[in-house]
Amino acid sequence: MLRDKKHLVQRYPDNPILTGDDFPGDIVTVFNAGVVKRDDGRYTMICRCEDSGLGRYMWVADSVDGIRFTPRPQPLKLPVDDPDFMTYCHTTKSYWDPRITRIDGRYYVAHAADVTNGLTCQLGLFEIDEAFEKLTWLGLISEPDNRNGVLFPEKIGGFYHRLDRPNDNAFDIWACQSPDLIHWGRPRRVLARSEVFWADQKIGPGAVPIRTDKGWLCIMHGVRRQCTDQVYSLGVMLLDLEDPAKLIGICPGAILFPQMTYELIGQSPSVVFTNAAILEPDGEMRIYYGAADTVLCLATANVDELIAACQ
Ligand code: BMA
Repeated sequence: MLRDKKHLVQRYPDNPILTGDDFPGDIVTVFNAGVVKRDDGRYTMICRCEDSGLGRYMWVADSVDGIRFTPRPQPLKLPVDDPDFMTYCHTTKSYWDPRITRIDGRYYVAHAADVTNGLTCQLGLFEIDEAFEKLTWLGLISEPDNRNGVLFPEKIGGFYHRLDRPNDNAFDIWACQSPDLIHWGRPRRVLARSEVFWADQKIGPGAVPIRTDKGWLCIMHGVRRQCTDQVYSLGVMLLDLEDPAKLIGICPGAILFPQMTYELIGQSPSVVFTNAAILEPDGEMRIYYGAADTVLCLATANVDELIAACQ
């Protein structure tokens, strides 16, 4: 793709790469997908889809080139025969923003869940099989009122690590760690909203972090108020490889903010939001993002340029 010198991030010219029309049945929106690249080079995506009755689904789509994705005939089946899942979770309207992380050869799907206590959103965790057909419920893994849980792709210092965004503070980015992916502790703030000049309302994790020799490269989101609207943009930060609660660099400006018609107009206007970035062998970072909470898009950047922007 041609690189525009003015911007670090280039939109795929044929965006959006998926819309509700690409799915069977009554699906009207598709956005905020988790994506992984498999060992054989294929890409697998779990999309967040909604139908006209506001039913919410996690739906797998496959691709050989990471650009043209084919949705499967049916959404993922939820583990409704698991009593713990049925106690705490709804079977519809519950699941959003799936983020897929491969750790030690297993695939985990962290997501935000509207839970049956009727009050708040919590982080939930599934494991999914190699075929991306069967979800296994591992449990709720956060306190109430927490979103944007993103697992790191490897253990660090003997622990699993994640970033998240508790809502009961100032909407900052936090890190915590776990011996088993279920019990989480040692919460530490990574970055305060007040330190991000392009986001005066909220900040939160975005894509699953990518290991580079300069640190963990993390695409994040930030929200600013513009008149009566909340504008969601993307930024990038670098975290310490040995201690991912330690910020070592951040790009001072947003790297992608809503500008195109498909980002400005939709069911949530002026939103770009990511759950996934893939680093290709040639240094291209592919950033998959939802636009206006309506369609799914792709943008690319060069990994070294992103790192340099953080320093
Ligand atoms: C966030 C999440 C995302 C959504 C964004 C913009 O809080 O819920 O799913 O894309 O808001 O509406």
